[in-house]
Amino acid sequence: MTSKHQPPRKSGAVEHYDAVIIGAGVSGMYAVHHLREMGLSVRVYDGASDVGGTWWYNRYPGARVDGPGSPFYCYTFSEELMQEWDWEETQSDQASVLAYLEHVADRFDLRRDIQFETWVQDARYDEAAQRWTVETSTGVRASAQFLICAVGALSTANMPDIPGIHDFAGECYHTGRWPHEPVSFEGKRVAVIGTGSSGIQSIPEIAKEAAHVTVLQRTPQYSFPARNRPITPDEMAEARANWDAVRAKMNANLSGFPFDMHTRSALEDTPEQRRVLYEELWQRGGFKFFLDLYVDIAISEEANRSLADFVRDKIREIVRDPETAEKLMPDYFVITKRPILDDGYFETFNRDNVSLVDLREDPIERFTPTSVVTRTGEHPIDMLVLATGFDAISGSMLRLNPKGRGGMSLKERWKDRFHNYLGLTIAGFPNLFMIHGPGSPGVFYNMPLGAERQLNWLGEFMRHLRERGLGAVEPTTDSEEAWANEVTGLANATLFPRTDSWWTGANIEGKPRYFSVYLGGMLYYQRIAEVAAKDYEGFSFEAEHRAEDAEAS
Ligand code: NA7
Repeated sequence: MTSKHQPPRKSGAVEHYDAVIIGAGVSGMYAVHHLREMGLSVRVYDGASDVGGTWWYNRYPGARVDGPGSPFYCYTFSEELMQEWDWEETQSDQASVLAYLEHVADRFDLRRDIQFETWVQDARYDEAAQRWTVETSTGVRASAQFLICAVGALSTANMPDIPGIHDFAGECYHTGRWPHEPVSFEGKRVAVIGTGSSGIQSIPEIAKEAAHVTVLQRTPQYSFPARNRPITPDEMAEARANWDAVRAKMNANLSGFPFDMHTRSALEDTPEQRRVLYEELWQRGGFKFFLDLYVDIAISEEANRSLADFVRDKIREIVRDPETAEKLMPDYFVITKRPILDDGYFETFNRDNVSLVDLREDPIERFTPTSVVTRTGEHPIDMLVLATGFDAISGSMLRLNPKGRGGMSLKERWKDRFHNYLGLTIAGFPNLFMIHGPGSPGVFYNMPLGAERQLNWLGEFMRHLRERGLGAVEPTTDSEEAWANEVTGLANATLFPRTDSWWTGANIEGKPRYFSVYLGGMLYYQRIAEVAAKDYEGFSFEAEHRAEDAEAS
C-alpha cells in the first residue's frame, strides 16, 4: 500500500534536507513542527502507514495510558491545541491517544513532510560533507546535516526464542505489533506469555471473550488499580482555564506532571499510618498513587517493604485460590520494575476460564503446532499472545545501527555500554541527536513534554551551530564518561538497579546490564540548560567545510 498522504518519490534520487528525522511518533511529530517553525527543511521517515509510533503499533485489547494520564499526557507547545481537544477518560485508551495524534498531524499539517511505510535501512555519516546520508526501503536516499533519531524507547519488539515457537500453527500476535483488523478470541484457547503492562492490560480483556486463557508468567508483578473514569467537563474546563499555571507546574515537577511533590519519609510514620495512606491511595487508584507516596519508597529498603507487604496482602485478599495467589506474589522491591496499572487483573484469576502457569517452577519446554508444552504437561491452544515487551531504550537505536566516523557502527560503539552525552549525542556520531535515548530521563518523565523540551534545546543548539559557521558537533569521550557517572550515581542512590527490568536491560539476553535512565527528571532540563549557558560545554566542534574542501577530500 502506498500511503495516501505522499506524493510519489523517485527511486534512487538523493534528496537534500537540513534535518532527517527517523520516526513519526510523539517525538518525531514535534520535531517536524518545531524544526520547520525554525525555518529548517525536514523529512521524516517512518515504517508505519500513519503517525503515532508506539501508539500506532500497540493496539492490543486494553491498551491504555498507564502514566498519570489525561489530560496531561499531551503536547504543551500550542495553547489552541489544549483549548480545542477534549480528553474523555483519565487513562485514555490507545484509540483516543492515536486520534489525538492524528488531530495534531492534521492541525499542523505534519504529514506533508513525512514519508510513511519507509524504513531507514542505512544511515551513514559522510565526514567530508559533514552530512548524514540515509538509504530507505523505498529506494529514496536523503542527505541532511542533522539526523534526529526519534525511534522510540519502546518500539523494538522482543520476540522470545523458544524451541518450536515458529512451528506453532495457530494465530500468534505480539502486543506491540497488534493487527489492525479485529482479533476475535471467542471460543478460543489463548496462551499469553508476559505479565508486564501489556500482558496485565490485555489479559482481563481477552478473558472476557476467550474459552480459556493460560497465563504464562515468568515474574509476578505488583499491579495497582487504574480506576479509569471519565474526565468531567468541569475538570477539562479547569485545566484549560488554568493552562498557564498547569504548564508551569508540569515544567517544574520532577516527572513532568502538574502535581505537588511529596517530601515525607515512610519512616516518619507508624506502620498503621502507612497502611492508612496506602489504602487511601489504593482506593483512589491511578498513577498518582506513586506520586503521592512517601519520598523514600524507591530508596529505603524498609519503606519499600512496607508498601510491598501491603500490595502482597491485597493480592491475597483479591485472589480466592490460595495456591494461585502465592504464584502471583512478587518478591522483589516494589516499583523497581515499571509500575503497572490494571483494570481487574488479579480478579481475573477468580474466573473459571483463566489459569496461571508459574514458569519459574514449570518452564516452557517447547511449542508444537497446536500447543505449548511446559515441564509438567501440554496445554492445547488456538492462539498465542506475546506480551513479551521490547528491547527498550537503546534497542531501536541499535536496530537502526547508524555508522559514524570512519564507518564505525553504533553496535560496535555500544558493545559494552550505551555511551552518550546528555542522553542526546554520541562521540564519533557527529550531528546525530537522540530523543528519549539512553542517558535521558525518557521513560521516567512525561514523554510528550520531555520530547518537546529536548527538541527545544536541540533547536537552539542547531541555531548556535549555524550562526557560528560550525559544520559538525559531537561530545568528547570525557564528557560521555562524566555523564555516565552522573546517570549511574543517581541510579545507585536508589533501589532501581537492584531489580531485573527492561530499565536495566535484563529482559534481553546478552544486553549490557545497567540502569541507563537519568533519574533526576526535571533536573535534567536544568543540566542541559547549564551546558548551553557554558557555550555547550563538553562538546567538540568542527568548522563548516568549504565546498571545495569537501570535493577535494
Ligand atoms: P514488559 O514490561 O517488558 O513485560 C514483558 C513481560 O514478558 C514480562 O513479564 C517478562 O518477564 C515477560 N517475558 C519476556 N520474555 C519472556 C520469555 N522469553 N519467557 C517468558 N516471559 C517473558 O513489556 P510490556 O510490553 O508489558 O510493557 C512495556 C512498557 O510499555 C511498560 O512498562 C509501560 O511503560 C508501557 P520478566 O519480567 O522479564 O521476567
